[in-house]
Amino acid sequence: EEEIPEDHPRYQDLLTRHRIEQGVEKGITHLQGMHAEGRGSAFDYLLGEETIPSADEAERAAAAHLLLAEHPVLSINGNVAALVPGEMVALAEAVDADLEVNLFNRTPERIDAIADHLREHGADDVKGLEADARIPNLEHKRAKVDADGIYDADVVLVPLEDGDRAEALDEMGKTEIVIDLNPLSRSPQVADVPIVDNIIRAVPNMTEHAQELADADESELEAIIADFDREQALENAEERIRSGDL
Ligand code: PTJ
Repeated sequence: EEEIPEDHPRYQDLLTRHRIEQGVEKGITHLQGMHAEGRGSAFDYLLGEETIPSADEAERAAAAHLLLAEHPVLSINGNVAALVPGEMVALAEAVDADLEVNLFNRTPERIDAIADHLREHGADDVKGLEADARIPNLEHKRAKVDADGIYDADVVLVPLEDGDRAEALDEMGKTEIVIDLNPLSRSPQVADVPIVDNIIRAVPNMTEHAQELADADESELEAIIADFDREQALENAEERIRSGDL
């Protein structure tokens, strides 16, 4: 990461790409993760590589959901682990959530590598290794979750999620928070809180909102959630992308 000069106009994008490459080299990120990153990067370029106001509102609503939850769980895949490991640990601490490794292309080696990587970044408990429960209506391998993790959760954060799994989790009745730079993708379309923002900006901002709301009473958190309009958030993001109006 030292090789990229910080004053480069596309510093954040280059840094992100570099982290994904390193993730692949370390056995954390799947090769498909590089394609996912390329797609994300194109959408981020069109968004102006900044957190648009409707995304900030979504991040605040997401923080409120996580704080109100009985059992919030943050799902980690190979891209998330490569891009924001320490930031996910910090968010989990701020909202008292579990971290669970949950992979689309599941292998025991990658599960272990990601769990180790998260522990190196300060996580003490990492779920997803037992995989003793299944998400209904999903192909066997992709349905594996922990019984005392995602299966039991009332609120789940699923960043960069595949559409089928987002739908299946939604059908389980969970409150779903999705981070995805493509507002037209199925995962944000089914999410209770779609966050159209780069995960490297979204996660630290959610943590900031959560810290600021730490002492808020339930009614204040509920009001933030009630004020959030998911359709409007998706529309605003799409409009921004289509207008090219930076
Ligand atoms: O590690 P695994 O095995 O669980 O696999 C993870 C990937 C991401 C490879 C897998 O879930 C996948 O193929 O996902 P998709 O269907 O490519 O969806 C990824 C979505 O994330 C796309 O809509 C991208 O636009 C979006 N995306 C990519 N990078 C970012 C992003 N959204 C926010 N921040 C990013 N940095």
